[in-house]
Amino acid sequence: MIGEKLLFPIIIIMSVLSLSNGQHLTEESCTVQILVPGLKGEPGEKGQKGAPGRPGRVGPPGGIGQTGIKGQKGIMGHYGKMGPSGMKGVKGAMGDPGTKGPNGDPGVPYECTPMRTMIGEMDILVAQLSSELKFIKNALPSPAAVAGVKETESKVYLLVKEEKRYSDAEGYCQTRGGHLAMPRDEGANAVIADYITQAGLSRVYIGIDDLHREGSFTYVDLSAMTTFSKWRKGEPNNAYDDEDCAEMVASGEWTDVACHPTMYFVCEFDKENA
Ligand SMILES: [Ca+2]
Ligand SMILES: [Ca+2]
Repeated sequence: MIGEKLLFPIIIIMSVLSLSNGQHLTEESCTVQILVPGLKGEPGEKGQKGAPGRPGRVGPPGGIGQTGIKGQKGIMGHYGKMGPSGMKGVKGAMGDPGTKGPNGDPGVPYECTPMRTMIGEMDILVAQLSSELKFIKNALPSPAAVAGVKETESKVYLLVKEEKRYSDAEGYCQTRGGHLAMPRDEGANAVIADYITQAGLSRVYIGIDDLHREGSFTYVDLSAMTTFSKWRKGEPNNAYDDEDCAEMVASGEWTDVACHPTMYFVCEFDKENA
């Protein structure tokens, strides 16, 4: 280190001497110049172009580019779901009247007279049916009533197979528009007798009694017994002082009997009232 410090001032001195003494000092200086950088030389000629260098590193991603050209229209998509119903629209104005249609076929002429005749006949038929229905309702009110009735020219008889006392039996017949049977002639009496016989019965109540005055028999409707009677021999005898009603036996004869026993009975209905 000390040697370099001493040497550096010597080099400076010798450089000054060489500038003042010329060539003589130059040779001595050359040996010294080995240690000292020379002056900058003239620029050399331009060298030939070198080989291309290695590729550089990949740069960072670029920024967003500018908007591209608009693409073509795509294909149609699927239909969407149906939307809610819209509000009811305002009623439109009435349209123009249409053209007149063709005439219809001629109608059938209305004939009054035959129609009236037919209606009149139907009225009569309805009246007849109503009358018959009324009778059936009155005469056949109960399943106990026997099927089928007996009749004369003016009366219809109904044998009722329900055991009742005399007063209840009359009530039954009255409720249906009639009375207990009141035979007023041999013909009617025979019809009732046949009715009883055919039914296999031996006796039934009929509408004859002396409830209002002992010994004075009348029909149950209080009409008098004037021209006809069918008392069995020895009857009425008011047995036990307790016989105020009447029954008909299968032979058609009558006997006075008590009113409280229950038995079958025959009702009669007027045909004109049926
Ligand atoms: Ca009596
Ligand atoms: Ca008697």
